[in-house]
Amino acid sequence: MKKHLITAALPYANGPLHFGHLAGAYIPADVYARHRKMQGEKTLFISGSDEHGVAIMLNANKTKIPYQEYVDGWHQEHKALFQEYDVEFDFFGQTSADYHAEEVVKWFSELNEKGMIETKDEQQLFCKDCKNHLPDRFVEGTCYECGFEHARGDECPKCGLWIEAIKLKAPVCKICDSRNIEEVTVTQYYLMLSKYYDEFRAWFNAKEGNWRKTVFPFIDSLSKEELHNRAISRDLDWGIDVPLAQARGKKLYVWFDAPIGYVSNTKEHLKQIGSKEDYLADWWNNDETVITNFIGKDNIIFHGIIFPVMSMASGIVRPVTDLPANQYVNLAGKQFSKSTGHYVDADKALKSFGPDALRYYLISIIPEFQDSSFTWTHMAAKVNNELANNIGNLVNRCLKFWKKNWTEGINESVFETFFDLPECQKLKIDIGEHTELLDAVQIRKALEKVMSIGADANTFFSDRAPWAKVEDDNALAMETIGHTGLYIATLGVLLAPYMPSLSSKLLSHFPEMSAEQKSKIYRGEVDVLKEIFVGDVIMTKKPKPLVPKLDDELIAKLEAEIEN
Ligand code: B3M
Ligand code: ZN
Repeated sequence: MKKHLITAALPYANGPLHFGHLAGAYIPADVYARHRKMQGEKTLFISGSDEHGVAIMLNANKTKIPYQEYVDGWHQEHKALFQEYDVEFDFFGQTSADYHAEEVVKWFSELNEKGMIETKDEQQLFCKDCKNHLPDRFVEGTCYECGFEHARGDECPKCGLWIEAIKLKAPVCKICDSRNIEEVTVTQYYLMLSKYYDEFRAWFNAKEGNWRKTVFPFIDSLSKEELHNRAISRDLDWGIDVPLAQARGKKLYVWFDAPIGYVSNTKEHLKQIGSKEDYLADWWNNDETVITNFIGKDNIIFHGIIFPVMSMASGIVRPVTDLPANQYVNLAGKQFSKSTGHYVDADKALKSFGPDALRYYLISIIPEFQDSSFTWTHMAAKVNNELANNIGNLVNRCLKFWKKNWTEGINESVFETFFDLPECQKLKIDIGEHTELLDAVQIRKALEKVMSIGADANTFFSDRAPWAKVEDDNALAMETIGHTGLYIATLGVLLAPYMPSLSSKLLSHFPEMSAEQKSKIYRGEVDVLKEIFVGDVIMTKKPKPLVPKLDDELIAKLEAEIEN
């Protein structure tokens, strides 16, 4: 039986998360993990905070908070936000933890023994005023490719070039703003990716046709000719020590340690739950395990080339199976930016709209194949016209009518006739198509499929117009209400991966379902409803509106807030 190790990129513990993060990686990963669990497949959903690196050091220095306290703070913030958005990891760890460093040292030693790590002298920028080496974001300057004036020591955010810091024009130290910078010769430790070119290409070529058209060609273009060796050590005072006596004072580059966090967090999770399973033998190295990394496109290089080489060359774990990298979500056509105020506070939005409406809209704009844009006007249209009208309205009308007209309940004999209808056959076919879409990580299309079932339920209900028949043909009206109730219960199960709290609110109107029964219905065995709708099913609870509608006044106010 297949099992699933699903990971989501470790967010930097370095500032608030926004809708770009949520729709770009975390909610898609959560939907997929819930899907696999609903199918009854053994699944672990793993992530955690990425707590090293120069970007974190720069911000921590600005706030004058010690590094550990700084990352612990953001770790807790992110954990809380994920819980509020119903993003339910099995484990959300920390790369500053000892258990992680222990695993990273094991990887470094293994790779070193296998000849994949060599030292090399290189020219590096050094600030003569604050006496700091200036790797990565410790230095900024003009990009020598595109002329962008705020290119960083590791990459140019404008043209995406992997930067060689010493080539930057007019470099400035980002620690003390000095331009009093010189080149010094330093010895760094290199991950010798070039040595693994043949094995990597053999493994990678087999992904053709399976990986997305926005992922495979990109990795192919970067790795076709050669694999570039990468410096994996830095002269910094925060990070994991390079575990060699002669490397005193050097730390491992954050991108060497971070992906190993998927593995160390799996191990720590199994230990904390007292599992007898081994994180390698039973999970990472088990041929039955499908490993899926959810990331944004800026992380493809590390997840599609560097970490797979580290995995295969070390022999510690099998490389990733699927890499459904998403593109970018921006805000009304421009990149989210906290500094310029072009930004929406995800926590504040949650308090106004709740997780269901936001998850519904964010899923509908997941940038699976091209960038997408968040706007409040678009969200109002999607939530009001689809979620509220299609699902919310139907549930309200049907269950209220049920409660008002048949206080003694609707008998099981009424529900039985539903299972022979052509509509029920179509429902089963649609559920099968839904499963295929989600199995293929086509999350937007899969949700659209569920909403099309909602549209069918609406048509079923309106065509039979029970409100017009309840006087002259009460039995017929009752049958329509009962059958529509079965549609709604099925929708409640199908919506669980997308909007878990809306799903449980919906299902709370019906007789209790076991996890097993939900799983069967989720997989298309709709007849299981016969075991659930037994005796006289009474509508005890008065249905309340499922999601708040967004009104024009509120939208105008929210749109205005973005620009101010
Ligand atoms: N911390 C997220 C980013 O690049 C980065 C992902 C690490 S996943 C191992 O924004
Ligand atoms: Zn300086």
